[in-house]
Amino acid sequence: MGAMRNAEVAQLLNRIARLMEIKGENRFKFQAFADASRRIDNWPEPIEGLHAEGRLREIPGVGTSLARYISEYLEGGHSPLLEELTTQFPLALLDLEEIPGVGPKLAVVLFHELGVRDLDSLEQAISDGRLQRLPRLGEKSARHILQGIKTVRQHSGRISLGIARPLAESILAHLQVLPAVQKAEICGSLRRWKETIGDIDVLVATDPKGAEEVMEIFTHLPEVRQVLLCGPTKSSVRVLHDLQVDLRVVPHRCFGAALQYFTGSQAHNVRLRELAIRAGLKLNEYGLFRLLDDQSIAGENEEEVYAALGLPWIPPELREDQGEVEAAQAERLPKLIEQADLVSDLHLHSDWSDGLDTARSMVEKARSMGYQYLAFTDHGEVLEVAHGLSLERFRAQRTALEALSQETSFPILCGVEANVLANGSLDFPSAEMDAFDWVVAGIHTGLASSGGTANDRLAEAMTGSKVDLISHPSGRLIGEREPYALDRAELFQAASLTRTALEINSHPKRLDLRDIDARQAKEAYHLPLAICSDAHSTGELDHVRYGVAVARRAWLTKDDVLNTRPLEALQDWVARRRRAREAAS
Ligand code: DGT
Ligand code: CA
Ligand code: CA
Repeated sequence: MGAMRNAEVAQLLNRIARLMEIKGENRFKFQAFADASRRIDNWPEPIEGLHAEGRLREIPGVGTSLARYISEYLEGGHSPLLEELTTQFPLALLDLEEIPGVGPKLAVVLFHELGVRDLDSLEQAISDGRLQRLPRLGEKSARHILQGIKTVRQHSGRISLGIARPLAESILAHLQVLPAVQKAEICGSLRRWKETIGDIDVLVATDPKGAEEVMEIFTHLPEVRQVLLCGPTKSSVRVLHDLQVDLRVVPHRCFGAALQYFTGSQAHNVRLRELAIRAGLKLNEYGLFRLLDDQSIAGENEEEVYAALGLPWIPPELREDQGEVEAAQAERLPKLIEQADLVSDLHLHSDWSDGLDTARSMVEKARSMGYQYLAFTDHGEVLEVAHGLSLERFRAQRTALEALSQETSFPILCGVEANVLANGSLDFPSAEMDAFDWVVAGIHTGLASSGGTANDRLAEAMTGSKVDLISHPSGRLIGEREPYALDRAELFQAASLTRTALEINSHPKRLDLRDIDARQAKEAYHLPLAICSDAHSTGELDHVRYGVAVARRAWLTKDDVLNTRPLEALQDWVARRRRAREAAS
């Protein structure tokens, strides 16, 4: 099994690209590194395998010199090119770009003019009043930047679900194949699919003789950078991204109780322990016991632990003490949506605009995922940065997509992801929007001036009859950008009035709507929601697993989600929506 060092190599190339940009290198040069980084991050085969077989150049965009830099790194464990760049600019300078409004140009000015090297020295430069004295910067931008530093710091130390999940699954796969391992599961916040992860928790059942071997192998996995602790029942290591992984080994008879305990959340566990005490029982990571005589009641699997407390098994995504215990007691737990319920993706990009892959390969991938149809939603021309399409180009795309659909016998909706401008209007005049089978609209520009107006912009966009789905409604980027100043109740109200669907964007950086918002959208406003990937490559179509997790954490069932409906039912929904809007206007 390959260790899959793709993420690691992608990170290296991305750092090189961004430092080159700061250095002021030729745009084509650093863009080549950035593009290769995206490719490799999404590449299905292990990069070290491609390297070993001399096939690195099969990756589009990887030429002779890039292949050499990658090989150099994979063989030597370090990159002379990156080291050369970091003698000129500290790596921590890249953290500055996480701050909203700070790009490479400003980063380099701050570095040269004020000697800023990282977040700390930037904060210092602001509190000394030095930043405010630079041309074009003043008290207002200083306040913005200071707030940005706070946001970046708040999230540092927690890792995106999209990074932690594949890493944990790779580690789990290494352990599951060991003969000594009877059972193995991911637990903690990762089993609950929280949007960010403090550390990875893994649980294994072995007999006592097997534990030592498991610990030995775990602490020597290829992903491991540092061993923090290696004991007979618990080991901790550090892997890529400074992420900590805790492994606990328990006897088979305790596995269910330990799984329940280490899955958490702590608040959920407190509730269960109360139920146990009231029943004259004691619940801990070793099992469920009678207080009277310490007799074990349950412990081998989770279902029997819950059953002994008078509850049906509760899915991990619900275990946040947000009403799940009461719902379980009343036998009113929802039948949560599953990824297999999705029959399409309604928001994705091809190489017609800023996607990496062709429409054909997106269709092939969608089919392999069991989908019945797709909606292509490339950007309109207002979004110049994303190579947006003019109306003529969209017409050409429709011709191409219709031919592709014919040839592959795979239904395709010709859509657009329109940009909601400052006044709430879209890329094309209202009459021209009729050219699309499916209209997604989202805010992509003018964010800095969005204070208080995002609601108006989105409401205005929804009021025309043209928009079917609002993409990434809150606009947040986890750990980088706070949501727009947005009144969610007002947004949900407007969506409800105009029968507009809201997206659960599955990109692990977005996860937008959030779980709690999606739950409110459903419970208080009965809004239709769609779980979409916003994929810019075939690999990213798989991101819907994270959107499904958000939906499950939001208590959603199959019926709450638009893209579980077959094509005719979706088209019917669109037609009825548009008729109702036209009648209202
Ligand atoms: P994280 O890692 O911050 O994303 O969140 P968790 O939930 O994975 O927390 P973690 O790794 O500290 O512990 C994993 C689970 O183990 C946690 O959800 C509940 C359980 N747990 C750990 N320490 C305690 C504790 O001191 N008391 C209780 N009741 N449960 C604990
Ligand atoms: Ca954890
Ligand atoms: Ca932990």
